Amino acid sequence: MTTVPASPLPRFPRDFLWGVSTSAQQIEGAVDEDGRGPSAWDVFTARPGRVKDGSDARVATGHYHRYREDVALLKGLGVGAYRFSVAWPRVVPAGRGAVNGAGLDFYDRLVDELLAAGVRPVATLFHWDTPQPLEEAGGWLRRETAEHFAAYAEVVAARLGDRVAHWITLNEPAELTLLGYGLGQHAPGRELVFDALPAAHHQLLGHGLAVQALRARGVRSIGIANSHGPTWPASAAEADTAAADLYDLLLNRLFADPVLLGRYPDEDLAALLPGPVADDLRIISEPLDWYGINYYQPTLVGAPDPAAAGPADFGGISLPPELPFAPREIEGYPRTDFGWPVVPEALTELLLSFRERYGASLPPVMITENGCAYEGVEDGARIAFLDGHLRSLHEAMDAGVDVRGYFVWSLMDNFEWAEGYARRFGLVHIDFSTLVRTPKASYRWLRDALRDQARG
Ligand code: GBH
Repeated sequence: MTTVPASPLPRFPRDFLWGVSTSAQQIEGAVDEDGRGPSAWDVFTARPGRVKDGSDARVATGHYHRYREDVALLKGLGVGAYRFSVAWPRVVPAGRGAVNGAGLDFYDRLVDELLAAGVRPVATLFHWDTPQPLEEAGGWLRRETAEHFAAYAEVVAARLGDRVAHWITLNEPAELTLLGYGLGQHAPGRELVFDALPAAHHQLLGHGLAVQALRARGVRSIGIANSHGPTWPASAAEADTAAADLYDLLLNRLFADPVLLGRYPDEDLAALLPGPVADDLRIISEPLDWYGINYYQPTLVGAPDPAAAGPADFGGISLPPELPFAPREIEGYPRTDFGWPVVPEALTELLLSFRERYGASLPPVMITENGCAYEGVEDGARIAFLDGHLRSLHEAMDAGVDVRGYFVWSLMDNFEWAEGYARRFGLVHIDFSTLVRTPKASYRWLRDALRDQARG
């Protein structure tokens, strides 16, 4: 086992926001209680073979009924903030129209419990749980979904706007586009490959419309949580650098450029998108108060291998051989239980590349997710992961990148999407048969590190 780092972390600014993250579908359970409607993930998990361990999220961690216990864990950890997501199908069960007051009541209670514990609520409005009636009408492939999303955002802001400290519109539209609509590995299980691109544009439009709706309600601190990581070309050969550039375009720039620069990174690609794209870009690029980055790992990308016969398994994802790029295994770094390489220094690299590309258009940054999957409660490897990434983050800050907060994914083990319960990302262990919560060694390490930081 990896040993616990000996030297204390470098000092972060006094007002740096320390937090942990979760999402509704992954922790709440209670999927048909108190008027919640079905989500696309409820339907997806009911289809045989979609989730590796055959599980679903009907109970998950039981957080819906145990939220007080979970807030007590947050308080014990000493974090300043908690990032959770609001389940759209709990608040607006059909995705549009009638509001479910009982659904809003749950988040109302959660927010009050957090405030009483001295933890600032950070609310994500959408973390992949599209209401199933909207999905059946085409989901994010349809422009109307963006409008319904903004209407829902306004409903949530009307109820929680006075108490939620920071708002996040979307979580990782890149993943939902690629895995949900492109490759069919996540809900809604569509396999449209490049025809999935409208789902990216409509999510981005939904983001912009939601920013406008929140601002109209007087909400002040708004960001987005996009997933980003450096793309490394497999070699200096033209075929590999071109493949890596395309991968980077689709996974990084496609989602950051419209938000931060008000344009798509490539005109040919923009021409494939539906709607009045130029007008939409003005909405999509509403200035943000901060920009959220979910960082997990860099990706090594080369040209596809013409000899590859079938789909390649990559980091738990099966990739069709006809894609114009091929992710490769990164050698020479430790790996998490998920097989993802642990490359802390790539976080510095990522942040410096963001400053370089976006310059003055980049608002203050928050790391809205960073974490790893490991088994066990004596999780020294997770401690080493977090320690390394925090040092790397500090280095980027020393170099002048304005980072205001860092959130660990995740507070507790949870429903890890297509992996089911097999991948454990938590600082707190969950026994999924008894729902008993047990803080891991990493929980105690972070608690002590935060106490150290507070001592100043
Ligand atoms: C996040 O997405 C989600 O927001 C969260 O819900 C989820 O539970 C958490 O991360 C953990 O998965 O094949 O080595 O290149 C994950 C973002 C970006 C992580 C792509 C995996 C590919 C791994 N993902 N990355 S690799």
